[in-house]
Amino acid sequence: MRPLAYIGGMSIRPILLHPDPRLKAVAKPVTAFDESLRRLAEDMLETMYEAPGIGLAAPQVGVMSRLIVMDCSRDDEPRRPLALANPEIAWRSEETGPYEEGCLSIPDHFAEVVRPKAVEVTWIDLEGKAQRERFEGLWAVCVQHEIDHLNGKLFIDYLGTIKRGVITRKMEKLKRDLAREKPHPKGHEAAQL
Ligand code: K1U
Ligand code: ZN
Repeated sequence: MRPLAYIGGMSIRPILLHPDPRLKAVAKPVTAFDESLRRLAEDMLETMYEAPGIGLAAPQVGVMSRLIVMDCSRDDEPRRPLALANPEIAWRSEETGPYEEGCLSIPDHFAEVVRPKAVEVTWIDLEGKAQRERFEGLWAVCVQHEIDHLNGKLFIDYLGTIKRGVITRKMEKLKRDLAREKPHPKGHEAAQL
């Protein structure tokens, strides 16, 4: 893959916080594999690493395109930044497993979600070339979580109504506090609104 680089520098983009209608909408397919897509992918990777996180979907930065980025490499491994346009799950294992998931759009909330343990995903890379890969472990959890974002689905949608409601009300309060620029114990910035 061509290095993710361009002249002009990368930017950290504000991450939308739940609840937000853009996080509930279905994103549109990527059709142009151009410099602006590469710039978006670079910005998303920088935003993800800075958060820090292991994945990010374009709707989380307010761009309603089917683009996700991920890097689930361990601290003792080299970085493996991936950018996937129009990702689709071509195969999922019958075996499922739980993982305590988080979300950069729902900070400080975590819940167990059960998903297929392995998936095969097809996508188009930033040069417009078709790719297919099997993901397992945390990579499989993350790619499924990110593809859900492209379909307007959040990890809290796998929870019961009561748990989801509790988290949503706490997030509404966080957003109200941020809007009033009231310092929040967790230090989230008003820029995320
Ligand atoms: O999509 C997102 O909101 C990013 C999210 C991805 C994800 C996390 C856990 C399970 C499934 C998908 C995150 O990156 S949350 C932050 C996080 O999990 C993390 C942060 C630093 C180091 C390791 C993990
Ligand atoms: Zn998320």
